[in-house]
Amino acid sequence: MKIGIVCYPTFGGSGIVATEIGMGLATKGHEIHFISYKRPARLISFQENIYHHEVTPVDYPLFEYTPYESALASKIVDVVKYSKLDLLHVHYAIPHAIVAYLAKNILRSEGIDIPIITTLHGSDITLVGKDGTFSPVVTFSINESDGVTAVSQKLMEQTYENFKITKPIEVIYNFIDFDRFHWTNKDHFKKMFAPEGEKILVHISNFRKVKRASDVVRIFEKVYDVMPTKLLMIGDGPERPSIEKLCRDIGLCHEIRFMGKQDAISEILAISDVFILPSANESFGLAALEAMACRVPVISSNVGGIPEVNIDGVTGYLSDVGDIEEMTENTLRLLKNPELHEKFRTNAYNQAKIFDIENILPQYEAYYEEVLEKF
Ligand code: GMT
Repeated sequence: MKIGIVCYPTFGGSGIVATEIGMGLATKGHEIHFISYKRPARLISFQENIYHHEVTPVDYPLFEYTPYESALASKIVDVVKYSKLDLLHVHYAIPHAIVAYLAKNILRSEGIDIPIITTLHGSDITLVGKDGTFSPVVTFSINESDGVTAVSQKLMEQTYENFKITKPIEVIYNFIDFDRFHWTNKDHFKKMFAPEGEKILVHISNFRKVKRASDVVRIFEKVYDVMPTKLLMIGDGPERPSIEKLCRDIGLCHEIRFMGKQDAISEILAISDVFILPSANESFGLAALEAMACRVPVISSNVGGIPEVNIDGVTGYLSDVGDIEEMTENTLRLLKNPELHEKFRTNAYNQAKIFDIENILPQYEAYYEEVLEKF
């Protein structure tokens, strides 16, 4: 198949999932055309059947807001027409689903028909999408898609709760590529951060408010009171300056390392003991799955789709949002009990196996076939 993938090119979950789907499908022989405003961050290696088409909106003094949507629609029309695509898969409803709808109609006026599949990722439904600013457009564009998928059961339910949806939504879970995410011995690397054999807590996110990264620091502070520990904070985003200030205020800067955006996530996870994800909202929690694939148990909140990934008392522990006390107790329970920790490490890995790319990618292929057949 020749497949167009429209996505955000960032380190955010939706962009990562879109890129991984494309790279996985390309390995299986499909021709993949990424359409985005930058090369997707995870598109690191060259593959002969992967193409990237950059959207470059034109600036003009009249435009207070650059009309990115029009530039994207025109690019989609161009790529579908000249690369002769069979199907368009858009990730994150806003604005990609409505732009795809526009492009589809332009193409139809030229006698070209192409089905659109929209994958819902989370904040496009739960945080941003349901706001009145976007909801009519999100509802319409979901209903006009030829196929709709959600990355968790919970996200599917929330979509039906928040919008008047007339389309069936298929749940296809996010996935993990074990060729790239697996535990390897990185003791030399671990010694750099924890020379005295301290335990390592890790948090990876885009440092938006919804991630509650300050809870991570508060949990660390309490754990540190009990045993020698280090904290690695990976990623970047709007809340980072205030979180760094919090670290200075509590006098623990020397034990906390802000590493910014990183490519070698798997290596960082390989030296980590516990992953902390205290989000206020999370449709899936891809970062938690990456941790579990590297045998790192997860201490998380119990919101959204997280309980479908992290199993309470098995692969980690789940608590109510903001329950720093309980998250601290659970972290300490694992860190203080090597046998339990080891058991949870194995459980986390086994649970991650359910989301192996080898199991999930065929579900996307089957869904593509189904949509194309009905189209
Ligand atoms: O985590 C984010 O805020 C980024 C966001 C995105 O769309 O890029 O992530 C969402 O999609 C990921 C991939 O499907 C999910 O793993 C995240 O849970 C989801 N984030 C939220 O629901 C807040």
